[in-house]
Amino acid sequence: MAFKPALVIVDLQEDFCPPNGSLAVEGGRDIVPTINELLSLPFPIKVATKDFHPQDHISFASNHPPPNNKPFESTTVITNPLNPEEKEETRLWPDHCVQGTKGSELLPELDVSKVHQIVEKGQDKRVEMYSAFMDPFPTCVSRSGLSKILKDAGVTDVFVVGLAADYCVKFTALDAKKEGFTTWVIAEATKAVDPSSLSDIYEEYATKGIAVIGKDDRTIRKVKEYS
Ligand code: VGL
Ligand code: ZN
Repeated sequence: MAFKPALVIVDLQEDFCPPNGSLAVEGGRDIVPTINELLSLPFPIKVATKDFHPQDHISFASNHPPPNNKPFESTTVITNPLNPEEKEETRLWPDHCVQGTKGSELLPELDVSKVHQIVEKGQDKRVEMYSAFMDPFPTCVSRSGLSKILKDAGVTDVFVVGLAADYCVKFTALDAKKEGFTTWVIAEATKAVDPSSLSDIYEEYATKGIAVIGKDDRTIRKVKEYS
């Protein structure tokens, strides 16, 4: 059986981490040593993604009128600009990962010298895009190019880590599976905005054939032998 594994590090950026992140995930920085350990393994493809929004992005509460513009609480309904029949309710956030700001930078302690490619996402102000592959609309508005990178390289297996476990990691893993990759989420290399949501998410992974593993899982040992 062919086995060509890719490591996809999702949104390990300042704005998603203490102490200064506008949308800081508790313990977000604590996963870096584990991710650096994974980066030292011979994955033939290692990608880091960046949430990379324009200042007028639709997911920012600040871009909506009161009273329904409370970050973390309010939601908005996004209509697909390419197909008005497609609508999606989505949460509003504090401004985060604005292109060109400190908050959009990858964590400096991440060993980026071992990353082969950086993929930016969320640049289209009209749509929310948690997945590192594409926006959620059936009529797709925005694709990051990640799927093509992985497919052109002949990748069979995608290992997902990073932030946040219940948003961008989740939708990246779901799309990796949809795109036909055998998909693994390395649980201890993720942190959630709302950890209480994880049991439901892991159940969804199970029904969709996505495996949640530890960093010393036998499949990771197989990556160590990859050449
Ligand atoms: C994310 C909320 C908003 C994430 C991105 O990377 O999980 N969460 N934008
Ligand atoms: Zn975002």
